[in-house]
Amino acid sequence: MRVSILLIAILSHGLLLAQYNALPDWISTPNGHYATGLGLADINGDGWKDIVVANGNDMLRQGLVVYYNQGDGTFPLNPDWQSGDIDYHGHLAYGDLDHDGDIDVAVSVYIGETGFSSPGKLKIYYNQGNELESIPSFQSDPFYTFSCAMGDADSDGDLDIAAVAGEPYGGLLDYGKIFINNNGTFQPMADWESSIEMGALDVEFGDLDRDGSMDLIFVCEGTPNYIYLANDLGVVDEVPDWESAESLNYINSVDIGYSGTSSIVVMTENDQLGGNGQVRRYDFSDPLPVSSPASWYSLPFGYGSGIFLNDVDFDANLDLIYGGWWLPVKIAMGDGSGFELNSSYTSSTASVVEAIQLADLSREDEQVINESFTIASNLNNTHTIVLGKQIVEGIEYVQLNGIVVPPEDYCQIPGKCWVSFSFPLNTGDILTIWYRYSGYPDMVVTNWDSNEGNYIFYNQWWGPGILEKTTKNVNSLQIYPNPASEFITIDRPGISGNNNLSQTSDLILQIYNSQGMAVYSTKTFIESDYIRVDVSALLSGLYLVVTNQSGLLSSGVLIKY
Ligand SMILES: [Ca+2]
Ligand SMILES: [Ca+2]
Ligand SMILES: [Ca+2]
Ligand SMILES: [Ca+2]
Repeated sequence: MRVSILLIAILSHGLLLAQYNALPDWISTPNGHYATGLGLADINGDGWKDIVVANGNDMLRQGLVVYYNQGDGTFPLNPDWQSGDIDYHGHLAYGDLDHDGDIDVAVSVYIGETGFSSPGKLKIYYNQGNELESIPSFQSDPFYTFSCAMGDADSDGDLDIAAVAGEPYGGLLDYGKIFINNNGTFQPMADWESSIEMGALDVEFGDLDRDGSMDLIFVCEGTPNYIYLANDLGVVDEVPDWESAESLNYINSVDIGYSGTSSIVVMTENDQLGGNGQVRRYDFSDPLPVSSPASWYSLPFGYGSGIFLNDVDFDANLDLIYGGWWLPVKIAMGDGSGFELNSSYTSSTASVVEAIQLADLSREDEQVINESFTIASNLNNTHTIVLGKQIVEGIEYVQLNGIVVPPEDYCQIPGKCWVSFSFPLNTGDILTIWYRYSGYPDMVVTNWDSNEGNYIFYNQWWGPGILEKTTKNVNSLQIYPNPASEFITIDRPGISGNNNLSQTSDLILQIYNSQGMAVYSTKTFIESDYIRVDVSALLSGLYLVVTNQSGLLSSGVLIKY
């Protein structure tokens, strides 16, 4: 039986490759856009996630645009909405800054109106209920900034904004910044600045030392990467608590994931200006070292750009999704300590990837799940909870010791896996969080190429949650003979299992090869308690047989000779 479980693991691993086609299923009309920042969030309040794209980069002053979800996961080829102002837009962040129930958007403006000779700024487009305001009502004092992130820096339950500062192409370093939320409003001057200047190109919030407070990592070109930890009073250190040990550092994209009591940070290096052009992984737990090198490096591949973590194959190890300039999107399976050096999935595209994000745009596989946390004594007085799924589509509701917590007492961001509370959580508190989760998110990519649109790779997996259910399912198919060369006979689950002869609904049977491709598919309506399948046409090898009868899933390994 151990052999069978291993084979299922191998074949399930192959199945994930079937999740995304090699070519995008949707490519927006390019419109000359230098697409950069990306957000997947419901902007117009119809419950369906929209696509927000910030255009311009360092090439042209262009608009912020929104493609509205058409209520089924499909999108028009041209944006439905465009901002009334234009700028050299870099990356963006989104979340409900003013706790009024709609998603607001912050955008980094990299350089000023005259180009590289003048600094950009941070802008906020507040949501007016069903669309973003045309002109951003918040604009910061000028500074060069390519990326920003939202998170609860001061542990008061509302979203603050961190921004990178500097223009590393020109060797211009600057202090990292946090703009603190004050009842939904912000001051033009940053409330927090790092003690040192950095060449930062990306920033992300997360509980990096897993002590229940929200920390910050800046990734940089020409300087090390830096982490600034927060304490449980919501004060972020201005002096860095950690820096990367590598002598060369040219990083442009970062993402954070979690495993047990550790955090996982992945980042892409782009060797246009220097460095080795590898993806790196750092692992952190409490306490952080003062300095450390990466725990894992990809093979050198050049102009890395765009990174995202998700557990694609449901083995509880985060997998690595990344891109590059004039390069494909790749998915490298994780084993808990590193990732495949030869990725399982490689798109047949070669675009200038700026950002990659995943969300279940069509909501086909969305389900509401809940997790309960009992606050341990070593986490007394903390504010930040990390959920078990890497991509949280949205929070439904939260209970503390059996009482519903009002949404204004916590903040979160669709797509992120943390929740930050305005009040401290104390030892013994029992917190239960209901949230929407999808095992089969779609993948969206922004492309800087002005003659190439943005991409959606829709998740191709059929049926809600089938792979996860299959790999966790206790129903195993009885297949005989096995190995087989001509025909196989499969006992029909639900009939042979419980002898319930009234169960006569359609049964879908599919056979997958080790590349995850369906090589046989049939839908039958039979009342007999077994199915006979002609497998003589299959090549020799390992296959996974999956049946679905009224949502009852079963699987078994077939060896064909
Ligand atoms: Ca929408
Ligand atoms: Ca709002
Ligand atoms: Ca806050
Ligand atoms: Ca922390």
